[in-house]
Amino acid sequence: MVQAPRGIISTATASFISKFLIITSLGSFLPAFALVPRSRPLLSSNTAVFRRQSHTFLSKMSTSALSMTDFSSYLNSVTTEISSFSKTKNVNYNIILGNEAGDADSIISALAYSYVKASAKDINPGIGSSCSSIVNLPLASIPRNDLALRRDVTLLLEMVGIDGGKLIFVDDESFTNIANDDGIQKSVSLMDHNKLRSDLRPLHNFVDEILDHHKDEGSHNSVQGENREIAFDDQFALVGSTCTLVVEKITKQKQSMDNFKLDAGLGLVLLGVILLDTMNMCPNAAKGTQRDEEAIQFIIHESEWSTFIVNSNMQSNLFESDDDDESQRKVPIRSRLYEYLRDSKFDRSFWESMEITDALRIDYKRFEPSSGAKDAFGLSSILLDTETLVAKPYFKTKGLEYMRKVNVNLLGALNMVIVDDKPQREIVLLGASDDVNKMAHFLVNDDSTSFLEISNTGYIESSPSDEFVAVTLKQGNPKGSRKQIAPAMMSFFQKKM
Ligand SMILES: [Mn+2]
Repeated sequence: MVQAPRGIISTATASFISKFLIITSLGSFLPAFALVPRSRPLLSSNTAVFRRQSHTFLSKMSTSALSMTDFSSYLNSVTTEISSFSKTKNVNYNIILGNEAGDADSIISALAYSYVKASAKDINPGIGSSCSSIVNLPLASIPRNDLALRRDVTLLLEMVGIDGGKLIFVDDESFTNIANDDGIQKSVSLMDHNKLRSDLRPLHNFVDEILDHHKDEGSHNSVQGENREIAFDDQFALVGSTCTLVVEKITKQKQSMDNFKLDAGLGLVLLGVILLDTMNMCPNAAKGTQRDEEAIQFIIHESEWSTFIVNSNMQSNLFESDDDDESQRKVPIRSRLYEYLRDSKFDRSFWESMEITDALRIDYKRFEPSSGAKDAFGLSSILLDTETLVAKPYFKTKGLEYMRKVNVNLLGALNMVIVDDKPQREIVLLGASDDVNKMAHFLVNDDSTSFLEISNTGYIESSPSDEFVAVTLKQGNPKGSRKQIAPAMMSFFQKKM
């Protein structure tokens, strides 16, 4: 019987995960079947020759700062490399991080963009940055112990041979030491969000780049021009995934290169996230745009798929041969890759076995309509129906306990399940009855939120006289995710002020 590392997740969840993963003593995850890049020689004394001969951009190169061959090797060695720099070396750290919810888009876009920037700097020092001593620090924007809860992320990392345990997480000393030391030069790139999370406030003034697809919260206003790319119009995101924006950065760089090929590991993780975020461009979900489809096509056609050794099990399931030489070219079948990742992410027994606190924290985001905690509220995206969620043991007690821990007065559980290829959404609001009732009334009745088609379905385990209540709301328009609910709730507090 394989044991999960202690303290990561509830026992029920751990035992469920252990059915699918072999968790090694080092805390890394080995899948039942894996797709591992063919090993490439690490760059050594013949680097110059090697690089002259190479025609594969973002695939075989090194930087003056980080020696690397491919995407996977780069990330597998990043912790070691970062810790080998001392602050006396006059290094400028470019911290690249996703949002605090830490979904696949946030984590993978940050890892991928860090590699893209490092590669670009190597191939053409003028592109990546103006400073030769910049070291990119790709950060997984979640606590180290929470990675096991992100099943889609762990699967993607495993597929390309990245050891999740070797990444750098927000609670790692290698990061916090740099973040908290005023003597260290740094800059911050925000991926998949445009306002730095409040618990990283010491880094606030170092933000100099934003790549995102959420409503602009108007923070970090010194970041402008091409460094402030926020793909969101009045109400909806212009791309379904931040990973699409990363692909667009790559396509721009490609224009100046001959014989371009994309590192297959990088291509596969970007493709996986874009497919997840757009539900494989399913029209019912209405999440993907033309830009996402172009990014998908680019990855499928421009990646160096032949560099993968694909396990036979995986081959028959997720990959197909693109030409006569079956051993040479393997291309992912997008519908199968999507379904594989989606099923792992939405796995009902996984979500059912999770205790309520894990369900609330797994994809949680905090919002502050005004500065400080007065109006702060939290929104948890949950892949369960409301009935199953509230039936979890101690739903209300543990929910209120969680609210106290994260210091918010109002908590929204945004529940989604997919039925017949169509998302179905419900909201549970939890908090003091006055706060909850006012917000519910606003969401149901205000003109500004009418596009969400929200209706009240009643109380759960609460009588109207209870001090704390939970209210369930049905959301008719499946196109409204947290990207739409959060700005709506923000506007409630801003109208009040
Ligand atoms: Mn995103």
